[in-house]
Amino acid sequence: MSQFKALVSNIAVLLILSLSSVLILAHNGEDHSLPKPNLPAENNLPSKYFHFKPTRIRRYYIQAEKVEWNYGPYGKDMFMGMDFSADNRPSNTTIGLKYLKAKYIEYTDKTFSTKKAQAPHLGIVGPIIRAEVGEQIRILFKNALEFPAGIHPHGVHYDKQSEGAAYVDNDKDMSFATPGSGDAVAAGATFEYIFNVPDRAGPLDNSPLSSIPWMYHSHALDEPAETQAGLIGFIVITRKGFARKNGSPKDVDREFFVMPKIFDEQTSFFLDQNIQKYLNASGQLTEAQYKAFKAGGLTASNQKDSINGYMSVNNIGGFDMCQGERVRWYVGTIGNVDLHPVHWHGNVGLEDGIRLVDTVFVGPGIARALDMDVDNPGNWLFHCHIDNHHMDGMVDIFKVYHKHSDFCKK
Ligand SMILES: *[C@@H]1O[C@H](CO)[C@@H](O)[C@H](O)[C@H]1NC(C)=O
Ligand SMILES: *[C@@H]1O[C@H](CO)[C@@H](O)[C@H](O)[C@H]1NC(C)=O
Ligand SMILES: [Cu+2]
Repeated sequence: MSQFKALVSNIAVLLILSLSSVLILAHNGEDHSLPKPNLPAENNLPSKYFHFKPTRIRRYYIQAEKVEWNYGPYGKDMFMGMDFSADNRPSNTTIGLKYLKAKYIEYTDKTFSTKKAQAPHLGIVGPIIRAEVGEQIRILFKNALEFPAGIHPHGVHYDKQSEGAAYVDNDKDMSFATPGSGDAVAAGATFEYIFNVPDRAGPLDNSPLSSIPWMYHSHALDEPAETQAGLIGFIVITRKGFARKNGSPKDVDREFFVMPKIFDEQTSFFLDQNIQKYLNASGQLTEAQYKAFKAGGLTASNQKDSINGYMSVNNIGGFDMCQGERVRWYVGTIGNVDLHPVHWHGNVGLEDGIRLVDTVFVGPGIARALDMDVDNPGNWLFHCHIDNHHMDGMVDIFKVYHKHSDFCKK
């Protein structure tokens, strides 16, 4: 019996001890059983272990600007040969085809006064940032928008200053965007991003590809609002010794960029401004109507299934090429449920240097290359192969001119 008593008293002591520890815990306001955050500030110092001596510095001057974008400049569904659907026509409950959007725009120098010409087919897609393996990219970024923005690159090497992404990455100050860094460049401010281009950013040694694509996009305080507004572009890294002066690969005749995307205007930073500009032009919009639009009343008509920001074969820049040419398509996207198998009619190509395909599957953050030895003349459709997406506008046409045509003699 004494053993039993001892056990009971032991249990009582244990209970008292654990009760008192609960009381002490309550007193200190700390639960020592929870893990502490472990984001050491010293991890965020520039890497001492990355000795990179660039062969050359390529400078870019890129400004983020507000533009009035038109998803359908021809004003007609050029795929079906008819008017755009009601969702894409302006009314008092639909915005239509014109929206305020954000776009990365390239300038010739740091005065940001002369725009650099951009391949017309790129549409809403930002300037192509090019470099050869071994080089360094320096982008003077100016934010002419009313909200913070930045450039977060994929693939290339950067330190924390040039990561271009805001999140708590240091538990000393728990700050979301590090002041003075490229995390979130304030409205009106500039920041110089520095990206190194080591081997790991370029094509593999045994790959037949001379260049590979990566995405870049804004990733500041509200990545979805910024990218849905339009802040997305491509980086192309060319194999050492394969770049022309402008960085494009010597061994291809033409390059085209394809960004299949459902632009979600409901999430865009400009939702409020778009409602005010296009649905309250008369000043008659009531608070109740406004609230209904904000709460999702525009959701269906605010989904723009597009390629490079154009719907239903409305890319005024066009995809023109010649029979017999080697054409490199770069396909990539950023977004929400942006899972798009892009299918080309009439011709096939080598996907990422691996196998012949006529359909390239991309999702947010993924960029692929398709090398097409164009052999089949014609005006050919290319489109997302998901039924709803291509019926809703994610479709365009590429033109393969006969090799003896005037277009190809030039
Ligand atoms: C749109 O206009 C119709 C009449 O043409 C009207 O009945 C309706 O209330 C209006 N809706 C909004 C949101 O203004
Ligand atoms: C519509 O515009 C008028 C005139 O600018 C403005 O007074 C009103 O507040 C706006 N309506 C809403 C719901 O914002
Ligand atoms: Cu799709």
